[in-house]
Order: sequence, then C-alpha cells, then structure tokens
Amino acid sequence: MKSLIKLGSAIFGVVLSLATIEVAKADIVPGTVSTDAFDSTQGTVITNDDTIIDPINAFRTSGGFEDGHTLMRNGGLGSISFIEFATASPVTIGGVRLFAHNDGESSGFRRAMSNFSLFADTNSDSVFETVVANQNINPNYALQTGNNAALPENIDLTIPSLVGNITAQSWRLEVTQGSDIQPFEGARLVELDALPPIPTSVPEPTCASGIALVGALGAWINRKQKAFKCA
Ligand SMILES: [Ca+2]
Ligand SMILES: [Ca+2]
Ligand SMILES: [Ca+2]
Repeated sequence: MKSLIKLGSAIFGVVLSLATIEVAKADIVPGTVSTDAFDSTQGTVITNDDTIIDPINAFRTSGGFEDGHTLMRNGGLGSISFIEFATASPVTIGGVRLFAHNDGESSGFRRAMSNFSLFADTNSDSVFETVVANQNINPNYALQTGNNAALPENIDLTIPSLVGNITAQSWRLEVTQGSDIQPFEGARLVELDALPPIPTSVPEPTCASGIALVGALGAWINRKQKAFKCA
C-alpha cells in the first residue's frame, strides 16, 4: 500500500512539473519576470486605459488574452494608446525592460509599435509630468538597435530612465501604433518589467574593513621579516 502511495505521489509530482514547464513555455517572448516592482503580483493595478483587451497583462507573465499579452487600441498608423497604472506603494526604478511581439514580416509586421513612452506622476497630483522613457522603435523589430530578443518578431529592450532613478506610485505608458494591416489591429504589448534603481555612489570603507586591512598588512610584514631572517 505504501509503495502504491509513493508511486502515486511520484506520478503527481511529474505531472505537476510538466504543467509548470508548460506555463513557463507559454510566453512568446522569453525573459519576463513576475518579481519586478511593476508586476501585478506586487500589487500593481490598472487605473485607466484605452486598450482593446487585458491591460493588466502588461504587468503579469500569464493569464487572459494570449496567456499574458495586451492589445493596445487600434486608432490607425501613428495613433497613441495608453495604460495608466498604480503600484501598491511608491517604488523606485532605474528604467524598464520592454517586451513585445508582432506577427512577422509575412504579415506586414502586424501589431507592431513604433514608439514606447513612460511617464511618472511623482507628486500624486494626477498629472504625469516626468518623461521616464521616450523610445522610438522600428516596427521591424529585427532591425531595432539594442533588441536582445532571439526571434525577429520579438522585442526585448532595456530602456534606462531618462531622469536617473525615479520614485512614484502612479505611472502612464503610451504605445504608438506602428502598422495598419487590418481593422481592430492594435499593437501587442507583452510585458513591461521595472528595473531596480541603479546604485548612485560607492560605499565608504567601513571601520571593520579598515581594521581587517591593517591586520592583513601586519601579517604580510611579519612574513617578510621572517623570510628575510631565514635568507
Ligand atoms: Ca513583470
Ligand atoms: Ca505579460
Ligand atoms: Ca504630477
């Protein structure tokens, strides 16, 4: 009986790990994380948007439309679509990592974007006064400078903040539509991950590390003196 239970739990474990692998494989653009400061798992909520579907998917790795993707508004080539969102408390970021996916060259780069911008409301007056990112993007993602994605229809772009480390709770992203192949098109936004703040100064040596240095120097002098006596 015990061995049957063991066998059963082993099979369950294999099934569970296969299911986990399947979820991990689901995203078209690899690299998105659920631990960043903008993620819905950290408490981020949508406060306003004009998307076609699932704006929260820009801040979570799976679920809903295409298991984790957002479709921005279709307003025609060059039109701007937006999402406003709030983190659970003020967060400090050093930039963002943008993930997107178009339908490839054979489909005229359908669902591509031509610009991505991020704004912050640093004083909570409902005015997004600070431009954190304003990044032009080639709708043919394969030609985009700095794109780290392996496949030509994907974007994996690290965008440092234009104003250095920035702290806010209310944010607004804007996506410019980069193709116009069909009605109800809209650019596909896969995810926006926040990057941690960049360290701004080198820490001063502490008293403890200074004492350790003096100790090491003393030991080195002793060894040299002994070596000299032996010679
Ligand atoms: Ca995320
Ligand atoms: Ca996502
Ligand atoms: Ca403001």
